[in-house]
Parts: sequence; structure tokens; C-alpha cells
Amino acid sequence: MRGRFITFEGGEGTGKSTHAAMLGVRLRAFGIRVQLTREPGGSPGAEIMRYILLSGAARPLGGDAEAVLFAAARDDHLTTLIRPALERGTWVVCDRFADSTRIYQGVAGNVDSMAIRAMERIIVGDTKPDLTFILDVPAKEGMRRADQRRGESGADRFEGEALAFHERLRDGFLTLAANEPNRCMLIDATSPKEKVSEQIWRLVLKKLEPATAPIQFEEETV
Ligand code: T5A
Repeated sequence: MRGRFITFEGGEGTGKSTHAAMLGVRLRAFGIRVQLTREPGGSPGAEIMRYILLSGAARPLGGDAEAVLFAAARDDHLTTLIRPALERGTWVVCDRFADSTRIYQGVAGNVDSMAIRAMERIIVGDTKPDLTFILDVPAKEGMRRADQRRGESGADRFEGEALAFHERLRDGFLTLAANEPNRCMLIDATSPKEKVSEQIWRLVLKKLEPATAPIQFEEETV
């Protein structure tokens, strides 16, 4: 039986990494094999592209080129990690995926949305997420949390953008949640972590019924 594919999306500092990890713990407690991963990155080739993108080295090439690089990283990630895991029956929990390209490069970065959809069709194909959590906090609060988490290290390529860019991201993710209500679950992530985690877990139980998945005991992590 194919594994389930769950993605976490949202702006900076909304709690995606925190809740992807917390969901992984819950699923494993159910005896489900879980592959936790992230984008950009998640596979050796894609991690190299992550460095190029987040260091800002590709920024002078422009938004179109950055969108192509995100897609190329995704192609490697899908081919070498996500699809083989799903085929083995492992559930994949991914911190960001193709929706981030739609919103960061498309909505906030003004890359042509038709071009982004075309790349998504070619690269992602049928490997669409079964369930996507869109974590929502006001842009200012997300940036505050991201600053706090980062400590002394500097902002990356996208964290360093102005507040208006982060507000556009938030609007873009809210619109996505409204347009795809069957796949995208909008989560108010201003609540305490435990409450947010409980809400996510209830939705996974309802939508994906992990209790019916075959019990598997081998652990997998990035
Ligand atoms: N990108 C990515 C694109 O432009 N296009 C693409 O196609 C893709 C895939 C990735 C960057 O690349 C861009 C988007 C990004 O800018 P990244 O380092 O992976 O960069 O950055 P983010 O995904 O934004 O990760 P962050 O760490 O900034 O945010 P998270 O993962 O949403 O937040 P998290 O879990 O690290 O939490 C941040 C802090 O908040 C606390 C946590 O403990 C942590 O300290 N926190 C809470 N505090 C209070 N209440 C809660 N409910 C909390 N939940 C978490």
C-alpha cells in the first residue's frame, strides 16, 4: 500500500518544522514508518541547490531562474527520496513543497503563474500531497519567531525581504487554502504549540485514518 504524503506550508516562522516533527512522533507511535524531509533540500543534490538558493547566490539571476532552481531541487528530491519512500509504504512528511513555489515565486515574486503550474505538472506529476497543512500567523509574528529561532545568524534570501513581501505571502497562502479546501487545511498557528499539534493530529485521523495503515516498525529519518 502506497504511503501517504503530507506537507506543511506557510510563511516564515509559522511553526512548520516544529509541527512536521511533532506529527512524525505521533505517526511513529501508531507504528507507521515515517520519512521526515524538507524543501528546498531533502536529498543530497537538492541540498546543494538549497545552499545556492538560500545564500542568495541565485538572486541576481532573477525570479524566473530561482523558480527553475526550486523545481530542479524538487525533481531530485522526488526522484531519489519521496517517490521511493511512498512506494515502500512509508509516509512522507515534508516541510514545504510545491505550494511554496506557487506562493513565494508566483504570488509574492511575480513569476508567471502559468509557467509555475507548467513546471509543477512536469516535475510533481501525480505525486501530489494527500494533505497539506497551511500554518497561519500574522506576518510580523512569524518574522519575530523566525528571528528568535535564528539567534545570532543572519537572515537568509527570503527572510531578509520587507514586511510587505511577507504580507503578500500570507495573503497567497490564505487564498490557496480557500481555493483547495479538500487538500489544504488552514491552521491558526497563533495558539500554543500543543493546541496546534492536537488540531493537526485530529485532522490526520479524520482525513487519512492512520489506524487502518499496516503496522510497520522500521524507523526512518532524514
Ligand atoms: N522557498 C522554499 C521558496 O521560496 N520556494 C520554494 O519552492 C521553497 C520550497 C526555506 C526558504 O525557501 C523559500 C521559503 C523559505 O524562505 P527554511 O530555512 O526552510 O527556508 O525556512 P522556513 O521553512 O521558513 O522555516 P522557519 O524555521 O523560518 O519556519 P518554521 O519551520 O515555520 O518555524 P519553526 O517550526 O522553526 O518555528 C519557529 C520558532 O517559533 C516557535 C518555535 O519553537 C521556533 O522557535 N514556535 C512557536 N512559538 C509560539 N507558539 C507556537 N505555536 C509556535 N510554533 C513554533
